[in-house]
Amino acid sequence: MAGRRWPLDELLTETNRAWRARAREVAEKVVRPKAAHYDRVQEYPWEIKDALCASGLMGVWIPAEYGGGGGGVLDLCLVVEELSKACGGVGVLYAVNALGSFPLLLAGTEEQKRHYLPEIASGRRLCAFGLSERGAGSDAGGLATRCEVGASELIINGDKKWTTNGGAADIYTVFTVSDPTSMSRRLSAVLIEKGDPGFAIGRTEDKMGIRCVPVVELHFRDCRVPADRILGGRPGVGFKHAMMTLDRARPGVAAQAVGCAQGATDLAVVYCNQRQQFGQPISGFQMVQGMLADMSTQIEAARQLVHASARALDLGAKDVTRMAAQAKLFATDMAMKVTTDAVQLFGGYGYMRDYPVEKYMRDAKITQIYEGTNQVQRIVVARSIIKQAASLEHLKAYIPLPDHPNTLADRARAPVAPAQA
Ligand code: COS
Repeated sequence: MAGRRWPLDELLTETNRAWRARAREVAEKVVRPKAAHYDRVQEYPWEIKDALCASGLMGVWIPAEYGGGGGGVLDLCLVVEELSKACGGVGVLYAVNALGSFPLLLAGTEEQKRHYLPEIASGRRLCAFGLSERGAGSDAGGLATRCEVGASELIINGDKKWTTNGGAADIYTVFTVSDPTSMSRRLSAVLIEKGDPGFAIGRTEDKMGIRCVPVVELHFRDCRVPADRILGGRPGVGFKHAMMTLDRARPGVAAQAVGCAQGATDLAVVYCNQRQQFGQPISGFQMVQGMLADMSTQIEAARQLVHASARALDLGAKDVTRMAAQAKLFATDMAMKVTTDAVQLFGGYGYMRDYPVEKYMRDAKITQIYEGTNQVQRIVVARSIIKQAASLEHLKAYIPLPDHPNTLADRARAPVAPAQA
């Protein structure tokens, strides 16, 4: 809500707050009034995209030297949250351009960056990310789409599934198998443009949520593109590029989830103050208050995890994989719970399509699935903490082995060994 000031806003810079204010204005003036319409008709909202371009919000995350806003992942997340508060579909419609362009930013050659990024930054050309296939979702290494790498051209054959923004997008970062004989250097990312010969958009999915943004199949049939379209100019590093991209993009999905949860909660609070039962607003009942308090607390916890992971990425911190996965995991599970509770607070009305709250629940659901299911996030987190347990070896001394006679109590009674000089 405009003008709301929160103590933790002090942790944001003036620039962060300026991007957020701009996004909030577009969200309230342009997105919210049209959210239900585009959800119903399931069409790409070009007028909203135009408003985002006019406000200078496209390409916030792209460095100024390539025509972007010069912001970071935190700025991206702030914008995504604001847009998602009004419409979760618009949140991803915006964020998916970051997902599609992060491979270029992370691994593109200087020529590739100069060629593509300015137009993405201005919003003249939209982006998409083509990793998943019918048979390869969580198992991102198990792709089947082939890329024959020749001296002058690449020939791509295969199909992609669930490409968000497909059809609307002009530039596609597509992950392919360039060396099926290799385990570690199997994949390469290729930059595909709308209109490339042999490239076609297939079926458009009919979705539960995020209905304003298309999710499509991509088809490649002897799709021939110049050899310099291989990302970074060398084959065999596609898997790493995909993983590094997802590390950078997952806080954005988490921000979308926070936005959906906050948007639903804002509506629920207003409704609870307005809805009278037993002669008083239902916000006066302790059970309702308890739900609202829990919803708000969970949102704030998730938001801070999003901000912390985004800041870590912006600072170039190492080993951000776990934190990005934790932000995505926590925020998206939180959003599913909080948006469901918001529907509950609206009671029978909440279940109806002519009320705005059930859409948040539908939009939130996909955040638990895409950019790595939350089961995959748990794998990533668990692998990381198990690996890091090597630094906790000293704790072994406090864990009695099953066949060890000493209990912790025995140990506590034992004299403390003098410290080593
Ligand atoms: N950054 C850089 N490199 C990474 C990395 C990361 N975050 N994660 C893994 N790698 C590297 C590993 O270091 C390893 O390199 P070496 O072969 O040089 O040792 C290689 O990539 C393979 O890693 P790993 O063994 O962990 O791969 P797995 O096949 O076990 O896959 C998961 C790991 C499941 C985590 C991965 O496939 C994944 O994230 N899947 C989800 C994909 C997804 O999000 N899909 C949705 C697409 S968007 S709609």
